[in-house]
Amino acid sequence: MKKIPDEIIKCLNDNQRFLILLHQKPDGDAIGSAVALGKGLKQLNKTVDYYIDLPLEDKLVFFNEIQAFNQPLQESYDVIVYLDCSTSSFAFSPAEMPAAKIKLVIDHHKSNAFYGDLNFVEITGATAEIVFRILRALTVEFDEEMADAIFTGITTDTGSFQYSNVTVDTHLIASELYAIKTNYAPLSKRLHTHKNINQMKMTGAAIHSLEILDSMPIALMILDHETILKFGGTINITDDVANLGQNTIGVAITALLKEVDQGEYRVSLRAKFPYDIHEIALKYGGGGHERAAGFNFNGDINELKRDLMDVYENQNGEN
Ligand SMILES: [Mn+2]
Repeated sequence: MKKIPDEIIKCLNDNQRFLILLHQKPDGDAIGSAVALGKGLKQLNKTVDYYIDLPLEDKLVFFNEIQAFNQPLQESYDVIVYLDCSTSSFAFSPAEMPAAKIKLVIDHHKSNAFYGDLNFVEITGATAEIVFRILRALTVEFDEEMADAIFTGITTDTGSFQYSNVTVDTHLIASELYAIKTNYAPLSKRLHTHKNINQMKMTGAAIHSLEILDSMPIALMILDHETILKFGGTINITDDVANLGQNTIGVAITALLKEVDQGEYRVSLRAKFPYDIHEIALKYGGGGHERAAGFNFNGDINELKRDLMDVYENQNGEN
């Protein structure tokens, strides 16, 4: 496990007032990282505020620390921490941004733009892995909620330890979490298996729409606007839906198109090794990782299909 840079530890130790920001529609990694870092800093007698895009998905609404989210903000902070955000425009931020001495970026996205005054970016399974290491370096004591928070970040961003972003460190950190708390099974089920009835129906609709291109192992799924509204809105599209195309035997690349408004799509891409789809996301102003990325799209779906086919044709892979 690589050492945390001294300047990061110094920044967290030497400052007093922190504001934590996450990306829009925060996922398990963003929320888990925020809860663990926020509680850890409070333990060191720091003041911590959070400004977070609410409401959260049902499955994430169990941390007590959520009660501390979105309290009135101060006019200024010593440090604004951007967690799990590849760019500052991807971050959910207040209309009037408080002043801050230091913008600190802590992230694990390959597409990170190094937009902070201080940037700690490492390609890890989850931002929560980095947060865990930082808190250990600060000699913070983990309570069970903080252990749950780190576990939530890791297990959601690694698809329950299934993705290629899992490393030795991922497992070493998980093993340390088991020293704090012994049973993560209910949490795992909550995060990966349980869905409300609308989420179940939305998942079914996505599977129903699944098609595979004639000539190439590329899967497309479309949730049109009407379907999304019928099943209670985008909040009910669970993270695992994009993986369903990818779970189809023989598929190398998947696009899930969610029509969030008429003609306006939020696209999630997934790829198997060695295909790298994050360049497509960058082309359309989004971001992400080599094998999982996303962006907003309102163009011609045929052009997007061509982009996917180009990746498949130009990057030599095997299925
Ligand atoms: Mn993440």
